[in-house]
Amino acid sequence: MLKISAMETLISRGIIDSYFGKLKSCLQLDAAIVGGGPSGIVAAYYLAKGGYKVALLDRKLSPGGGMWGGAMMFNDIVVQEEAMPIVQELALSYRPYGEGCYIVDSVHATAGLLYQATKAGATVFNCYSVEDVVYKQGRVGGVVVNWTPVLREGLHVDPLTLLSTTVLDATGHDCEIARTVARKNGVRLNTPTGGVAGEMSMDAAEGERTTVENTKEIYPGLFVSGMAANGVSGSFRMGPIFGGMLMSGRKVAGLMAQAIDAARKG
Ligand code: 48H
Repeated sequence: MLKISAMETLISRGIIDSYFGKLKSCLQLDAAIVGGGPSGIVAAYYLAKGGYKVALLDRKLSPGGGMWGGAMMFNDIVVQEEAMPIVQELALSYRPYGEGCYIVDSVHATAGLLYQATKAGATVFNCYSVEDVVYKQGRVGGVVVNWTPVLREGLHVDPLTLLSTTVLDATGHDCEIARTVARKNGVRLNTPTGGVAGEMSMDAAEGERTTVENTKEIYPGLFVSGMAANGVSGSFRMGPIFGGMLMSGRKVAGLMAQAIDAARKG
């Protein structure tokens, strides 16, 4: 049995050694995913499963974005037939409801996605805010990170940097990374306006369709998924149906994998 004092040191040293090992191993990534909502987590899952080095960064203590709360805090979500292969692959429980629709408990779904992504090998950094990107030779090449509490307190503390071959803006309604890239570097994005158009009002079916359609690379090295994909393109919101978010995450993982493979080949 360890002495009490030795055990306290062991606990602290274990966490510090492990955490800094994890952080150092993520200084050069294949994929930096900004935002741990459903589209970002699903992207992290597929990329990690494909053997890529992936980190997912979320400013909140609990990643999961808008999925935990279901609709108006009624903690269930709807998923349509088309996205059910993803729900099944990620081993989530569900029950049929109406034509081509399924209900999934939103807490179970969020926890399940996070479990599968981390189990597949994605590293999650919570309480990290991405405040900028690395921008070199006309490419987005990494993320600039700081502690969320540092930014909340308005403390003048410089950030750290994680380089990455690809960066995903999965920040949801605010499209934060796309906005930052366009504003700070004066560049045109591959979007209808060349910038962030901003999302439109509710049309569930159309919003679901365009979420997947708008999922793409909008600037060399920078990809968008989920609500951010609709936001940059000026498309509809869809309310608490989540199939589009899951399919967007899967699609963007494929696009990012292609870009990473191409970069490796030089
Ligand atoms: C670190 C950041 C930063 C930053 C934001 O909004 P999300 O859940 O993202 P999506 O697009 O995967 O899912 C959208 C869905 O939840 C939703 O809102 C729907 C379907 N709405 C429909 C409707 O009609 O309203 O998650 C985004 C995540 C959050 O966890 C943020 O904390 C995080 O991104 N985040 N993390 N650095 N700069 N900005």
